[in-house]
Amino acid sequence: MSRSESDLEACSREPIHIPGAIQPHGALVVLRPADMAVVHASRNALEFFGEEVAIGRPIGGRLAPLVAAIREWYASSAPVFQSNSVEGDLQFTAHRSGHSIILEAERADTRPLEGLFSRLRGFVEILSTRPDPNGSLQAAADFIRELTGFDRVLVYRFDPDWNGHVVAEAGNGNLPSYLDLRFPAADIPAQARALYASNRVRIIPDAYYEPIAIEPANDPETGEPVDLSQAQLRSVSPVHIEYMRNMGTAASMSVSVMVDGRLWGLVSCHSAKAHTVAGTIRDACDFIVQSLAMRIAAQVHGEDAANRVELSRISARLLASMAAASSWSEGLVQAPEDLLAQVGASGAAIITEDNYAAVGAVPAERNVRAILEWLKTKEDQDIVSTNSLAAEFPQGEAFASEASGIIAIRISELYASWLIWFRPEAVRTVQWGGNPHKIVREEGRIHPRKSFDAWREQVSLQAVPWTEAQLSAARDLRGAIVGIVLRKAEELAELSS
Ligand code: BLA
Repeated sequence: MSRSESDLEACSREPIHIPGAIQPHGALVVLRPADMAVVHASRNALEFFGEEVAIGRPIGGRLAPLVAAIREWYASSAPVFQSNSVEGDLQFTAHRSGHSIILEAERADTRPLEGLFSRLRGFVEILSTRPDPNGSLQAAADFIRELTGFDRVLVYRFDPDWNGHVVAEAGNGNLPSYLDLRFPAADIPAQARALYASNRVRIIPDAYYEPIAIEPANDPETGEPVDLSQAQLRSVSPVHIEYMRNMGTAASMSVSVMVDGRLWGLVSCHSAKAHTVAGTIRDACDFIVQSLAMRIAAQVHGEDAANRVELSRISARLLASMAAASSWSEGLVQAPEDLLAQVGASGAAIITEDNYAAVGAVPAERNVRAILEWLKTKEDQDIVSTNSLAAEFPQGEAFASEASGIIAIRISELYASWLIWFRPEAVRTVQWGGNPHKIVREEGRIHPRKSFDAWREQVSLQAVPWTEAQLSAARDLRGAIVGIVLRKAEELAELSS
C-alpha cells in the first residue's frame, strides 16, 4: 500500500506531548508553586523521591533543602533548575509548565568527568579551524560517539520537504551503516519536529520499557493532562517504539541541530542494546551540537552572501542591457548567459504580443505555447514555478527533457507577455533506508516499515528544485521588467499628448 495523505496526517495528529506517562529511568512530580504541594506524581515516585512525596501534600522533610532551592529558582528567570541529591546519586531537574513546576529525578553519573572541558575546547578548536563543513559534521559524530558510548551516531539533515539524509556517521560496527541513505518525512512527523525544535535533547534508554503512569491523569483543578513537552522523561510514541524495534535499535538519543531558528537536522544516536547517558553528558552533547549548528550557520550565511553579490552583478548587467535595447525582451535576449544565470536555468523563452524568442535549451515553440495556455489558467498568479511540470501539466511529459522545471513570470496581463525559464529532467537514484512507500496497516492503525535495508528509487520527470533565492531572483527581475514596461508606456503617452 502506498502512503496517502491521511496516513501522514494520522501520524502527525498523535498528541505526543501529553502521553500521561513517563519512561521508567526516572520519576516525575508536578508541583503547585504556591505551597509546593504535589499535584501529580509518577507511580514510581517513591523509588526516587522517597516518602516525602505524596499527592496533595507539600514536599518537605529530607527534601526541604531541595524545595528551598527550587523556590529560589522559580523566582528567578532561569528556564531550568538542576541540582544533585546530597548523596550525589540522583540528578534533579525542574522546569515551568503552565502554572506548575515539573520536577524530575534521574540517576546521576557518579563517574568523574575527567577532562570534559578540555575535550570540549578541543572540539570547538576543530570547528573553528576546519574549513570544510563535512569535516565538522564528522568531528561532531566522532566526538559524541566517544562521549556517549552509543554504537552508532548519525548526522541527519532535513531537505526542504522534511525528508532526511544521513550526511555523517560514526559507528563501531554493531549496527548497519546508514551513511548517505534517505528517510521519508513521515518517519519524524510534523508535531515531533515542532517539539524537537523547542526541546533539543531526548533519550530512550530502552525501547522495551514499560511506561509508568502519571497520577492523577488530569489536574483536579483544570481537568488538563500534564504537558510533558519540556520533560526529560516523557514517554514516547508507541509508533516510534515499534520503529526502533524494527530497526534493531533498543536505545536512542537525538539532539536537534537548530540553524537560524529552524530545525536543520538531528544528531541521532543508537545502540543495539539498552544504553543510557546521564543528564550531564546529554547537556554536553547539546553544547557540542549547538556549536556545530553555529558552524553550519556561518557556512550558510557565507554562501548566501557570496551568492547575493554574484546575483547583484548579474542583475545589474541585465538591467543595463534592457536599458540599452529597444525593448526589455530584446535586452534580455542580448544577454543570454546572464538571463539564464539569474535563476540557474538551462533555457528561457520570452513570449510577447508580437514576438517569440528563445535562448539555451527550450522545448519547441508549439510546446512552449502549450505551456503558455496552461499558465493562462492560473489567472491570479504572476509567478508560477515547479520542479515537476509533468505532475501538474501531464502534456509536459513529452518535453520533460528540456522542461521538467519551469519558473514563469507574467509581465503583462493585457498582452499575455511571459518570461519562462526551463530546467531539464534530472533522473536520479535516491537511496532510501527501506521502501518509504511501504506502509503497514494492521488493526486499523499505521505501523512503521519492517525493513530498513537500502532501497533504490529512480526519480524521473523532475528537475533539480529551484531554491528560495532563485525564486526571489525571478521575482526581482519581474519587478524590474514591469517597471521598464510602465515607464515606456508613460513615455509613449507623453509623446502622443
Ligand atoms: C520520532 N523518528 C522519531 C525520532 C527519530 C525518528 C530520530 C526522534 C526520537 C528518537 O530520538 O529516537 C526517525 N530514527 C529515525 C530515522 C532514523 C532513525 C529517520 O534512526 C534514520 C536513521 N514514525 C514512522 C511512522 C510514524 C512515525 C509511519 O515511521 C507515524 C505513524 C512516528 N516518529 C514518529 C513519532 C515520533 C517519531 C510520533 C515522536 C516520538 C516521540 O518523541 O514521542
